[in-house]
Amino acid sequence: MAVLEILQFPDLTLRRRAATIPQIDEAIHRLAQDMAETMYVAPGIGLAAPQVGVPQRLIVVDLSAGERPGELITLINPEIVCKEGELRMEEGCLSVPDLRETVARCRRVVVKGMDLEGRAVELEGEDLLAVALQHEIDHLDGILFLDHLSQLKRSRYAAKVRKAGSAGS
Ligand code: K1U
Ligand code: ZN
Repeated sequence: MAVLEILQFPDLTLRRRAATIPQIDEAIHRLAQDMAETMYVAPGIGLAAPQVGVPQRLIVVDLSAGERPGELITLINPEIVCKEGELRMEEGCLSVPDLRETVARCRRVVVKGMDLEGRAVELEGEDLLAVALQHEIDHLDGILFLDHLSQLKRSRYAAKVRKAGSAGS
C-alpha cells in the first residue's frame, strides 16, 4: 500500500468531473487500498479519487478514521438517488487545509454504487454519514465544500492561499 499526495485548492484537477469506472480491475483495487491508507494517515473520514489526482468515480469513507475495524466503505460510481431533510454541520476538507466551516446539506441520503467485487450496493446514510457521502460525491463532480459557502468566505480563503503561495516564492 502507498500513501498518496493529496492535491490542494486551487489545483484544477479538483475541478474536473471524474469519469465513470467502466471495469473493476487490479488497478482500481490498488487505488482503493492506497486511498484508504492515505485517508487514515491524513487523518480523515473520507477521500475521493480526484483528491489524489485520479479523475475517476471512486470514494472511500470511514467515519471512525480507522479507529474501528470494519467501518471502511468503498464505493465505485456512487450516485445519490434520494435526499431528504436538512442539517448544518461543520466540515473540513483534506484538499482545503486550515478551513472548517458550517455547511447546509441534506440530513439523509440513499446512495447507489458498486463495491470492489462489482456487486450493486445501496447505502442509506444519516447525519455525519450523509454529510460525508455528499462531500465525497461532490468531489467527483469537481465541487468543493468551499462552493457551499458565501462568496465572501470563498474569496477570503482564496486570497489567504494566494498570499501564502507568494510568500513562499
Ligand atoms: O474529503 C475530504 O476532504 C475528507 C474530509 C471529509 C469530511 C469531513 C467533515 C465533514 C464531511 C466530510 C475530512 O475527513 S476532513 C478531516 C476530518 O473531518 C476528521 C479527521 C479526523 C477525525 C475526524 C474527522
Ligand atoms: Zn474534501
